[in-house]
Amino acid sequence: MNQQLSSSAAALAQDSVNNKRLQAFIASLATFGGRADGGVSRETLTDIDLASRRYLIDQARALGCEVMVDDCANLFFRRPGQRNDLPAVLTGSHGDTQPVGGKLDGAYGVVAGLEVIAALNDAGINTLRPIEVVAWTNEEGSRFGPGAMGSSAFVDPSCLTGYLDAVDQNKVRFSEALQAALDSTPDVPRCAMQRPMSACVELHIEQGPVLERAGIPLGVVTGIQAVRWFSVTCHGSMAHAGTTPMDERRDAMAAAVALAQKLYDFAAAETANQLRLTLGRWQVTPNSVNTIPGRVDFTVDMRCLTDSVLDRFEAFLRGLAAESNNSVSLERFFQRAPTHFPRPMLDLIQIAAERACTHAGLPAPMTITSGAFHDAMYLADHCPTAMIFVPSIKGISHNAAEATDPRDLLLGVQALAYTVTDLANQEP
Ligand code: HGY
Ligand code: MN
Ligand code: MN
Repeated sequence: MNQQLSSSAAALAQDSVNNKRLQAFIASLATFGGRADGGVSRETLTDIDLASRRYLIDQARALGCEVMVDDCANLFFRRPGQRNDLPAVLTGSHGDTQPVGGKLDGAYGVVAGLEVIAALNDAGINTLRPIEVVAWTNEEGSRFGPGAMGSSAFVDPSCLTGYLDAVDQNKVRFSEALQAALDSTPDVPRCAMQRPMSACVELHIEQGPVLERAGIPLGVVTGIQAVRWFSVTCHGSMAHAGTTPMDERRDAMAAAVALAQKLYDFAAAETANQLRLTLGRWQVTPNSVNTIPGRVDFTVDMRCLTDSVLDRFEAFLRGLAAESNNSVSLERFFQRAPTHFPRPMLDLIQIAAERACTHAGLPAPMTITSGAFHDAMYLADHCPTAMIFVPSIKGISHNAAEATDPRDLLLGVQALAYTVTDLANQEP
């Protein structure tokens, strides 16, 4: 299809996005794990997540999509094109949330993909290529680590075996939860992993304050910062809280607190590099008020735009463990270098976003690097990939208060519709 025709189809798709339907999609998906405080608790492969997957399957089928599932329970909703032999254009995001998450993180990108399909149906547009909307498994990594299991396994299926023995806080293995998920969709045919895709576009909330502070409603995401996760264990000896003199203890909590402070001090000295450190999950054994902790486990989440800073931070952490006389051990269980999205994808998203913003009488989009990781970081290894951001109110996310102005949610889907349609009409 020539560029002229493709752009007009893209513009028609953008103008066919239906805000009422979009808001209804968001609200309906948010009922799966909806919380009294307005947030959502829908951790990956829980019964609530499986119920939400059934909702998405039903919605996709009602839109005329074929539904498929792969070995990592990634769900694909496929809209045929004129040439179904050609690799599809992929959009979507993840359906799982943090333990106390919001309505939009991941979910927005999934329902946005469905809204794009609905808009194409309304406009009667038959794209050259098929379009697929994906709901990735376990992007958050909060129930089972690491994060982005589904998308990484899709791109490199050899990853999957390494994920199967991950356990959640209740000692449920990922393999068990995965099998239950696959068993819950006997009506959905299995598809291969690592299928060729012609391009991938993920729409997501920014989850930070940059766009809102700039007063800009859309972000063209140029890349994603580096991330590493570690589990750290401090070993001590359980003993009586009342009878054991302070100088005769091997208090695992005292060791963990001292180690944590050294990590915070290192991060504080690296603010110029925007190093970010989070010690998010702690476990104390035996976790009793009057027993000196014999063991403390905590996680380290370190992020930075430059990998060399994380190299230094990791060396610092490993050095502290090495000089601890084996009382501190650690394991790195997630690592991803910075991701950079290709210029041609950024240029197309710029055009798509500019058109949507101009029509709405709003400022043009700005470029932005993502502080959060996303499934797109792995898809970038598989096909030309990029992301579109909408602002998060007060920059809040991974929090029940996560929210985005409905005006911006609509703009994001309009930009996505234009981008996906243009890509789906690109000749091989
Ligand atoms: O942690 C992250 O960056 C993502 O939101 N799961
Ligand atoms: Mn997300
Ligand atoms: Mn998240």
